[in-house]
Amino acid sequence: MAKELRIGVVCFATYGGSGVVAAEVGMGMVRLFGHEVHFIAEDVPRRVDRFADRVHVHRVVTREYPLFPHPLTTLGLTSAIIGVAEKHRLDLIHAHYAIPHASSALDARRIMRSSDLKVITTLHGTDITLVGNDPSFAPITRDAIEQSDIVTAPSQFLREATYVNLNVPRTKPIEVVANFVDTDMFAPSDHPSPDILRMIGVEPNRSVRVLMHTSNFRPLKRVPDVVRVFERVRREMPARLVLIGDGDTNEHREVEELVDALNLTGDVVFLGKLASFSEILRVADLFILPSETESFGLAALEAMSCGVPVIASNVGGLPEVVTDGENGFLAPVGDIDAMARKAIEYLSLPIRQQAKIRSSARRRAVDDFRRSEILDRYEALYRRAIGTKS
Ligand code: GMT
Repeated sequence: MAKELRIGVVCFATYGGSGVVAAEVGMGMVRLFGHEVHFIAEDVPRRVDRFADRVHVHRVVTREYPLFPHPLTTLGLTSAIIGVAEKHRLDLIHAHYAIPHASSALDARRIMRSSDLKVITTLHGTDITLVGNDPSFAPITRDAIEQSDIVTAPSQFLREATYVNLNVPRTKPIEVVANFVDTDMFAPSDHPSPDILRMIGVEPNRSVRVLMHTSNFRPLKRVPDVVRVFERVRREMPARLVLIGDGDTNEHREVEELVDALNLTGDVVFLGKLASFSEILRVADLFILPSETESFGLAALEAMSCGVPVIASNVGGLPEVVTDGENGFLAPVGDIDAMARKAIEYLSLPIRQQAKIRSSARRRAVDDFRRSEILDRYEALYRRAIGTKS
């Protein structure tokens, strides 16, 4: 019988995609393979069932002290990893995001003087494209990548960016393991929930088109572009914009001000942070993701899995998920005219042609980003790292 593994998962517990992927991979290891998983994070990561058998959540606590100008959370994390790895005799750590997670896991291993603890690092995006390559972090990010036993990235784009931006030698393998989606949870529905429609102020027999966007409202998500695209669509047809999530307070305020300035107040619904939003996503006609950069765009894949076509910027890993004109639409970053034109053209198509694109979007998610296959790949990587066969 295959050896059951004891796996530590280090991740952000915030609303970002990397925490979602970490939670889904960890829970998948428990449910599909019967492994024991220890999440090590500042809070309970979203989509982790902390009461499930063989699932443990260890909250990182960092002691504050008047001499420290800021809490030393990275050191607190390293100590937490050591504590959990020693107590539970972990076989491996799967670190999501290079800094501080992978670097802390590697520090923990060095301090433990244990070459048996394997470190698998999944790069996610801004750890390579925005912060990780900042001169204040670059040497640590590069070292974390070079010292990890196995490194993965969710797209060819991010793999290439890692070699180029961080000057990682090409002799260091980086495996592309795409993100995935729970296609049962994120599924289309022919009968949208009347409660949800009521919540977003749309009549059940609607002629109003629903545009949607979910993100953590960081500037790189370009949420004001979403509003501007929507404003042009609304000039042509009755429409409503649903914005899910928040995060950056300034960005949120700027978006609210723009909505007011464009006289859209009655047509834009801010739903804030939601623990679960698949039911809402499936009532959308179109999803807008105009990001400055995106290593993969998990939010786009979740929308597509609900049969909702995406208009996205033509950057990063997004073209590896969305195929322009087939299952969604791509336009250059900041090209609001092109995005609005594509949105209006699509929403003006006869229902049957829209349905074709909707089902292509769903098919892409189901055929190419299947959860079970991707979990198999991660499990095989774990086994390769620790040198056992399944
Ligand atoms: O790198 C980030 O910005 C954080 C991360 C997150 O936690 O949301 O997002 C990245 O990882 C996701 C999951 O792999 C990807 O779907 C997102 O495209 C990616 N974000 C960026 O590259 C901006």
